[in-house]
Amino acid sequence: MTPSPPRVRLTMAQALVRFLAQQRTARDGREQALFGGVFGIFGHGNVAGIGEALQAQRTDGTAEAAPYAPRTDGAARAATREPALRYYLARNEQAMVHTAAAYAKMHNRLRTFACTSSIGPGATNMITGAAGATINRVPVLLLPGDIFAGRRPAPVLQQLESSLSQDVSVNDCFKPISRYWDRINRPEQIITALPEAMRVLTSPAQTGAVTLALPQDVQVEAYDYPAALFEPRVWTIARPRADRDRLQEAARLIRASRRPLVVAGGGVIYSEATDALRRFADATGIAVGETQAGKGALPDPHPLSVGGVGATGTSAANLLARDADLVLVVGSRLSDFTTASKTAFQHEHVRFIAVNIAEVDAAKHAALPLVGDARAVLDELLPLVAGYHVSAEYTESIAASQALWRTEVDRVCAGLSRDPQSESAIRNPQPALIQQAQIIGLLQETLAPTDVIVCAAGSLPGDLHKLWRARDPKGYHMEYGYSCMGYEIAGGLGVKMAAPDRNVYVLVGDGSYLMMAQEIVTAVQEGIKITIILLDNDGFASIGGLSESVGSGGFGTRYRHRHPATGDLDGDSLPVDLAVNAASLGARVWRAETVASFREALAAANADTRTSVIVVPVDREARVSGYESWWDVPVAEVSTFPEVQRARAAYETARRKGRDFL
Ligand SMILES: Cc1ncc(C[n+]2csc(CCOP(=O)(O)OP(=O)(O)O)c2C)c(N)n1
Ligand SMILES: [Mg+2]
Repeated sequence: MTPSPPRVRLTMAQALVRFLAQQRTARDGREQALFGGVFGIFGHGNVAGIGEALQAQRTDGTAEAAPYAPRTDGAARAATREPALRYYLARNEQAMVHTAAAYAKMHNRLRTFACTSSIGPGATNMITGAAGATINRVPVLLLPGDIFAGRRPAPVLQQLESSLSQDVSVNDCFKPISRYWDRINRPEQIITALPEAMRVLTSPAQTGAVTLALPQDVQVEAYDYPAALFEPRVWTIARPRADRDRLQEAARLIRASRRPLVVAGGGVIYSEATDALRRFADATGIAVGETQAGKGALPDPHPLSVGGVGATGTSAANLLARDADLVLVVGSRLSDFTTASKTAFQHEHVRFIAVNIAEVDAAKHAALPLVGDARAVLDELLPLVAGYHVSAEYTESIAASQALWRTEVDRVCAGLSRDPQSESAIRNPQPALIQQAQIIGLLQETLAPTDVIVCAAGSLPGDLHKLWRARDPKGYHMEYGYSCMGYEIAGGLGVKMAAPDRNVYVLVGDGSYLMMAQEIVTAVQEGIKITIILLDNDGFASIGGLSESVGSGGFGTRYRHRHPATGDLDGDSLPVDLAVNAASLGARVWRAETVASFREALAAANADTRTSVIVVPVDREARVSGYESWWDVPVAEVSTFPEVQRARAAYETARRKGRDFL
């Protein structure tokens, strides 16, 4: 008779925590723990389950055969070593998911955090973060508490009731935004759910938010788990190669092309394919444009780096894109910002080759799909195009457009001339304030190549995509899949936790800051130093500018008092002091209103060990323009406003350039 396998009696939550602590990832022979820890905010939906399990965990990481020993006193607890999964208390559940996502992105998706919340609002607060992670294709493990599986006390506090079914809770909202979703109604279900959850988290093609909804009664239920569940597991991140015939076809297309261009996306960086991309570019002479997630894929300076491509791209990249007869897309999902809403590529017979780990992305734009790992595919493609090089004339035009663009960046970063006659300047006269582009230029000048800038929403992402010269593949951390206001500070925290040796600079607008500044407190609590550069322009410069461009004159985008005469938000300035606000959260704070004072503040912040905030009032009207690009934002087809009618006419003309790639 075979002896029955050893079992361990644990609560579901204890088993879950013990399992998570044993998960590792490996790529190219390098191994690391999958989870850097657990973020959480406790409520009745997780405090007695996951909360107890996190506190009780032992540090040696091995599966113990006996149930957890009861704790006796504080001294005994203090004597226990560092837990395998450290618990971090966040200030907002949305923010903690952003922090986890930023941590994962910084680790090229090889590591992440788990996030535990209570039921109800704690859980649904994670929805925005979950959508952001899934859209950006970065792994996060979400553990929302859920209503009783046993149902007896229902309806419980915070329960969504339905007359159609009792098998409904607010956690069903996670379904469309999770790559894997499960509800653990019996403790033994984690035996099959957890390996699936890990498979999806560690799959570069499928990864995103993984949600395990944990009913509060099931979390505390005990079960005799097989000890094997808690054995260390290594999830190997493979480098799948593309189909051989398609590689040959791709090489034929490249050899036949006269004006090829590479569009490099986040996949290049996640796959650590930046050296492979440089070898490929050097050998073929093909220039490289970068998406927001791909910025730094071909670090600056490089004679073939033409910077951002698409709606917020550089003139250099966008002119090459316009005339390209072949576009080699590597690791991009080709969002509308990258394709300038399908107007970026105008060559009549343009063809696409797409290298992507995800089939869904490789098939876009009717591309020849090279489904596989970016590094593996580029390495295999390179010998197949041996001897091919773009023409000398084309190389010259790349160099010329790159040089022109560098001059333009220097001009813009030195301060834009503000047209005093412009409609917006007349309506909104301001004293000479420092300009956002000047701050970007100063940071470019001051920061070390390995320092990281972090940003997500507002006018900064577009300006940075154009102006920033990324000198390191991990130096430019932009969340622009979801462009979620509020990601910035929470994300900066995650970046710094993932890369403690780098300096982390968060660039954030006043709008984003006011949406989610509270993670400064978490940074202070953990002694984690980030430097936040808060650009205050009285509201939404980005959407204000967009509103003007659609004929709406910036309506509803200013942080102003309601004007008694107009009834609109165009009254006096508000008595809001963001510097005082940041200081009240425990940060070191400086105000900088001039270039000189910004330099001084930056030097002081760099010398300080604490989380620092530099508040800079900036000129809302000094906007960096677009360069050979467009973004499709539909304008009202009928309107009584003449400005809207004009904008609509311009819109109709512009959208005719949109292409179908079939
Ligand atoms: C959560 C969220 N809500 C709304 C938006 C739409 N939106 C994009 S940018 C922006 C304004 C951002 O303001 P601020 O952070 O001050 O940056 P600025 O535009 O002034 O540069 C808004 C409302 C968004 N991206 N995210
Ligand atoms: Mg603003």
